[in-house]
Amino acid sequence: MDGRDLVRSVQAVGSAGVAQGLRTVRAAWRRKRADARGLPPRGAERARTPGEVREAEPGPGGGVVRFSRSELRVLVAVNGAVFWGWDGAGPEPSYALAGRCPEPDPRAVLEPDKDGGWRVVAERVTVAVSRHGAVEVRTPGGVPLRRDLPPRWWEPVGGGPARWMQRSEVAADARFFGLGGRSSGPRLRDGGYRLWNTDPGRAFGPGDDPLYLTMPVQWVVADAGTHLVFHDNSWDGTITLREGTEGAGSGHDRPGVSVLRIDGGPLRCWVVVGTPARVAHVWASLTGAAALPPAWALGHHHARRGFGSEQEVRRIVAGYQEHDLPLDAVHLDIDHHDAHQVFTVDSDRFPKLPVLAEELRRDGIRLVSIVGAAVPAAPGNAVYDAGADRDAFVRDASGEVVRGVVWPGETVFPDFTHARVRQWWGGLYRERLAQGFSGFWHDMNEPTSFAAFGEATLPRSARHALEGRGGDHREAHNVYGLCMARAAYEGLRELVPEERPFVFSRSGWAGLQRYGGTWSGDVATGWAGLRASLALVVGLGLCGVPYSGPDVGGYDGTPSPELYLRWFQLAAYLPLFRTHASGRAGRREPWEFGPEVLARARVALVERRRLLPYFVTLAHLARRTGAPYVRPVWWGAPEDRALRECEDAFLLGDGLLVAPVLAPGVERRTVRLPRGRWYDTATGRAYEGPGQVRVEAPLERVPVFARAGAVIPVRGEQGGLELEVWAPAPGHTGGGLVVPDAGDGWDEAEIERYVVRRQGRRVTVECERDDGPGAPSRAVRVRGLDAPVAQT
Ligand code: MIG
Repeated sequence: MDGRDLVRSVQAVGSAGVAQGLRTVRAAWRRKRADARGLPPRGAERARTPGEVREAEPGPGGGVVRFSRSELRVLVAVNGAVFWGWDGAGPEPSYALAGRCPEPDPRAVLEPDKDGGWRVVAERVTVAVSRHGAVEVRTPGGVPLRRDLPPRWWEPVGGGPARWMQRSEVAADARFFGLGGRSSGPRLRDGGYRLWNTDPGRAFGPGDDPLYLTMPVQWVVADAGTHLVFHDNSWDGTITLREGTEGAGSGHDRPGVSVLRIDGGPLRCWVVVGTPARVAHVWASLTGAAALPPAWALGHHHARRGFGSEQEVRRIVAGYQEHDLPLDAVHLDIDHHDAHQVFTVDSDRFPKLPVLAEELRRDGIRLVSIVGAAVPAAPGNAVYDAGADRDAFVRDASGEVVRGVVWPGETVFPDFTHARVRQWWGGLYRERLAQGFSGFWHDMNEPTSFAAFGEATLPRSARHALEGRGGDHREAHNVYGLCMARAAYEGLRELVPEERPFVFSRSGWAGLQRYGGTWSGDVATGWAGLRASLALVVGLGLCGVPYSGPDVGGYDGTPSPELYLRWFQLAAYLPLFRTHASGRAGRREPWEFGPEVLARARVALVERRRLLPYFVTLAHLARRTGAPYVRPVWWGAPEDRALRECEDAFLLGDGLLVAPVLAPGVERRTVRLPRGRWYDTATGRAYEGPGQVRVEAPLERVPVFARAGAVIPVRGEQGGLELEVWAPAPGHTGGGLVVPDAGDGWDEAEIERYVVRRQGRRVTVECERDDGPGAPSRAVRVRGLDAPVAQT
């Protein structure tokens, strides 16, 4: 038991009593015993490398290259994505892929390369396979983007899954991003990043790793180009990153290195090359379009553990109304359940939840329910009984149902990797809908099971259906939350076919966006936690999950008024804008921090509401193009090295650059601007990028810049959609896409395309229609025309 485990078990004792503490001790022993019996001991192993090339067999989009001890399948798909897999691994089956593997590019052919190697030349990329099995991906101009060295396997002599290792080299100037939700990003520093979804068991800060939502998706951004690499394998592993160093013209560059070690499963990989926008687009076409949240989910949410009663919920909502603060959703945490049991309501404290929900809905406020993954192991509990009847719960290798411990006490865990179980679970949301809930917040689905020692999850030997293939928790763990999200999403589509589901989930994996979004989990209250919140949102967006956000104020403590305010101001520009905290932490209502914070929080809330049409547009674009709402500042200019280093600002769509305040006592800050003209939206001053500017960041607001030529859809005073157009710089044009909200159903919204031109002091805006360009049918407000231009 290490210090952390001790803290964990003591916390469990403190919060849920001595009995719960004892349960966590017993559960930890059970887990240990199950694995001792259910997993083969790690015995002697035999190491293997591919050996020398023997022959190659061309096939559609590439082919198979045979080596003396293995074979490599290479394929370039029509969308330009490269796939390669060793030892017969193909793209399927995969939890990440949205549908079937994309078609091979018929023009891409396998041909002999120099030195006995083979290569596939495609329009956007060249893949070269060396005589010993190194795979190099190059730009069409022949510049190498990555070189994956021949892998090495360790195979148990007595049979069983082989673990493997692969070392890859990238350019000396390359920077790494992604790997799911990482607290220390967005730029991933040198070090090890584990691939195993983990509840840290306490509030986390930068450097705590891994967290709830990991995925083997890396972005590599270098002068030579940008690429994404995805190792489609859900087993436990570690990626070790080391940035390269340049020899300052001496020719002695040290490449960047990424080493992947993984405990089993297929050695296969996708590589996508191109501009960031293209990489994101292809990644979304592989793993699926992001679910479109309803517009209300792009507003402001208020949550806190411990809303003890309906009266308390009413008090909070009334507070928002009295203080004239926009509010769109209230979340009920596990304390609204009967004894913390999923799909139940404590009828003493919440006797008329459907009535409350209806009243709130009339005021434009939705209720969102937490849904935990664990089911109380209690005969008589309806969910338990139904699940037991259906054999829905995870069993161990000896056939016993696995018992863990979560808030309600001893629990069992649905096997979401089974279509039949997902179908059943999806139907359970009927009860939630009847209580009046409109959205669902998945928790504890790493999955987490409290343990006094060892890992706080299921035994690795626990059995899972894995869509009929059968396997154990070593393979299923990382996709457990993904499959739970799928169950909810598909269930809700059946239960309420006319509305788009709103689901967000603490854990997940590549492809989670098909079913919903995520949030930060229990980010620690403190300035470091604030920085980690932004890192998570940026990293997750790059990995294809565009909708997320932090607990404003941090989960576990009482933020200073300044910290609360700065967190609030940051989150006002993130997709999920939610205040949340543990029951032990202080209140999170904006009026709890004094009149000045209240006034400034109101400004942030009102601005968020004004920008709602922009968020709706970004949600649609994320779904159609794969580009996340929140993007690193290098998005449009990955070749700008200074931008790759910038971690304290982000792009919100194409039009805005947000520079939050992430440290105390700051009232001015520097901001690195990409090329082109940018307007400080508060002062109206214009700056010419690329370069660094120093701007005011008073407590009233955080700096936000608008790109010259941008068209930002905003909510006008009367509630209608208006266009805020930022004047292009002289001699330049601009424009943008606007997607109006088409309601909470499935109607396809019509995209509006605008072109902005400037002639001298005149700015014109045209809407492109099928019958030619015309005047916009929306009110237009041009800004920035008289801006004084400052040099950067
Ligand atoms: O063990 O439901 O991250 O948002 O308030 C903690 C109680 C369980 C963890 C979630 C947090 C939520 C809390 N949950």
